[in-house]
Amino acid sequence: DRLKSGQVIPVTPPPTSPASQHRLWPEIEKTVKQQVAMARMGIGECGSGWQLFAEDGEMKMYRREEEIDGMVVDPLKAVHVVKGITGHEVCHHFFSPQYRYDWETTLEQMTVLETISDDTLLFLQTHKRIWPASQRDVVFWSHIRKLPNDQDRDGPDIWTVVNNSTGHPDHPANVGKCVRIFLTVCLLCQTRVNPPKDGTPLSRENVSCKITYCSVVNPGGWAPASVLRAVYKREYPKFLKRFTAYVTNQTKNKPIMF
Ligand code: 18C
Repeated sequence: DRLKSGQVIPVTPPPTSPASQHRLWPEIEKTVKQQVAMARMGIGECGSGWQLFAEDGEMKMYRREEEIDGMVVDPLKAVHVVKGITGHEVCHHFFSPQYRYDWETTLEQMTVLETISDDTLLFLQTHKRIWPASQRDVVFWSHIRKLPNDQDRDGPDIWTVVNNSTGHPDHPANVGKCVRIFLTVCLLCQTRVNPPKDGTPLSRENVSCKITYCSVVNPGGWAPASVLRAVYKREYPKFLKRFTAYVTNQTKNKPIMF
């Protein structure tokens, strides 16, 4: 850095993200790139095997039946279009811990173990128990990111949140009453704008958000396959409907956050 009439002029460019010095950063970079690329693929392009298991208006949910050592690890891919909200607003509410208890119905307790940076947090969560299985917990990093809109350079940015399981020395897996689950989740949101023809200012009527939600959850230990698939079938549609309704409600009388 050079000093010029008392002013500090930085000569080294800032890092791409403030989290870039963290031990988890290489994994975060790699996982975010992979997950975004997968989320961007259409259902037809992802190879065969995606089956529609839930549909409600614009919301469609697909799964691929997969098992590892007899444990259900079905990948899930959901697409939804919601009027009146933006991708930034959806990702902001999904990422930020202050809203989580409002919309996450399976949650028992959430702790932020580490603030890696404004855009990257480390969470410990315990979830409600489903009888007769053991209660589950999960430790994961969560990263929110704005992506360049390559298809429409003048259009709104694309936003994503990626959650991925990791370890933590103070919270080893499977020592207490909980079985540790492992997850990879990607929420990808594209805002569409349809400006009014008469030149009136843009309102929430003119925006909508295309949401893609991809998730793979490994239950970590024994759980009956039929119960697990029944839980998925009930809980994922409930989550996406409740969460998007929550964002709509939270933002309805606020300025649009692009
Ligand atoms: O992505 C979502 N939420 C994020 C923020 O919390 C984050 C965390 C996801 C945790 C998902 C796993 C939760 C396990 C919950 C156990 C089931 C409780 C059901 C209680 C019913 C009263 O990414 C949104 C996540 C939406 C969650 C949908 C449910 C997924 C079910 C997964 C089952 C996992 C194993 C359960 C073992 C017991 C089975 C008999």
